[in-house]
Amino acid sequence: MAFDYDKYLRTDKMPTLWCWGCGDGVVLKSVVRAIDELGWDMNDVCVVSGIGCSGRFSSYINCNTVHTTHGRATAYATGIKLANPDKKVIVITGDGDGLAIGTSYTLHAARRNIGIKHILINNFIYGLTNSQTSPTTPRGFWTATAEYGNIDPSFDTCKLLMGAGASFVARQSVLEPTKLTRLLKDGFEHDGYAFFDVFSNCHINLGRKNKMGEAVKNLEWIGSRILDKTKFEALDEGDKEDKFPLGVLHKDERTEYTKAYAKVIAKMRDGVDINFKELA
Ligand SMILES: Cc1ncc(C[n+]2csc(CCOP(=O)(O)OP(=O)(O)O)c2C)c(N)n1
Repeated sequence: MAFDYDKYLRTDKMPTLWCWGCGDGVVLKSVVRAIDELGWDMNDVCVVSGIGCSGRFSSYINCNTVHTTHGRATAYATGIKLANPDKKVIVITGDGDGLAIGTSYTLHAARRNIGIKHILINNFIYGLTNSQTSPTTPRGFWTATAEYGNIDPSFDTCKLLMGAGASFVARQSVLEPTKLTRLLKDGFEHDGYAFFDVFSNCHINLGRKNKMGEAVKNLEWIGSRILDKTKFEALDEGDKEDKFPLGVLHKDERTEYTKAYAKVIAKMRDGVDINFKELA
């Protein structure tokens, strides 16, 4: 039986504002398929997004949604989760949104281990605003703010998040939607902050001046940079440059932040002392 997308999407908002062939739609489909497979009630789900092409995500998914300000989606999501610990909070950012203006919110959510699910749609450029350099734009690429080629080194997003203490860190691309759905399910069930670095194409605003102005060419370029983590680990160190491992790259169990915060509430209301040693 065909998957019932109408159950999960705001079809009255279709067609989307995304360009034809944009990977954002693949991420949207993978998210709703993961939610469906987990049997989540959409009344219990809140999707929070920032500003950007990726920010449009909250317009199209049919659950509680908040379309927030550029860079601050993770801060909003943190507040929503703190006030509603039993609800599922998914935050969608772009690489500019989540790693330039919004870097600090991303890192502190990871550090606190607040149980939000953060999907960073990484298209290596500011898409919506027409091609400014982002913190993941590769060296040498043309951008509107680096017309002679980008000289900035780029973040390895997953390594950055691991350094900040994220308890679930994973990477996939829009090239393999089934694997992406499986990975999302895994992280959605994780009791803590889950971070997904999802490589996606922007053949219009990244590709058109970088010799991959068609979706397929942009996707082939993404495909040439990624490989399963076991194959990545088997590479010689010198061959790892500009290659990115896929899969769950890190997972550990720590106290989820709303559970720690509940102890502050218990102290305040009932005088129950906080056992800080318990807060692993
Ligand atoms: C405070 C603030 N600064 C700048 C902007 C302009 N702006 C909107 S989206 C965006 C960048 C979008 O890039 P990214 O976050 O990578 O998302 P994409 O569009 O690629 O999905 C910028 C700079 C804004 N809306 N608000």
